[in-house]
Amino acid sequence: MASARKAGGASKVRRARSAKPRVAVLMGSKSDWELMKLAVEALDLLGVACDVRVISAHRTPERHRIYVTGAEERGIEIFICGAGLAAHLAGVTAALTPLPVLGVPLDGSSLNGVDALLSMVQMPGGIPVATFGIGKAGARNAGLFAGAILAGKDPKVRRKLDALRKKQTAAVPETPF
Ligand code: RP5
Repeated sequence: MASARKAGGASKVRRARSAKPRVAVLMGSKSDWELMKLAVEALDLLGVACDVRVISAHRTPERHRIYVTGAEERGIEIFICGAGLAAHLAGVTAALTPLPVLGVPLDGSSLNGVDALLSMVQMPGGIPVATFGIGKAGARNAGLFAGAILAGKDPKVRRKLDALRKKQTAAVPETPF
């Protein structure tokens, strides 16, 4: 299993190495890690183990096909795919598997991620990609959403999700000063 460390280093990421990954977090380039680690951190908070990989639909198409088509039998239930520019990673992943694919458009381009957003969100009917917002919030929400899907059948994840929401609500001040 590729570790978060291998994908670019992240002291905040505390994934249990022993746990079996249920979510695959794919990104088109190592340069995407700074944003995509927010998805991994959200999964960590929910106690959901994930497998983190740099896989490009354009630059490593064979690595991509082999990884995605073998993922379900390794226990993967959901894919989170982050990519920038002409972002085909989520769409091609969805073409290769019936598992849920969550797409995170990343904003490293001169078009500020709108290019990636449109590439992901405008999927042809029949091959769905659940597309999130551009950049940081999208990456974090994709991690939380993957947890919410798993929470439907996993009471442990559900409890952590409820606790996280409560904590988040309690942290909002009544006044801005
Ligand atoms: C996309 O191209 C990647 O997802 C990344 O966001 C973007 C730029 O990649 P690098 O040129 O930084 O490797 O495929």
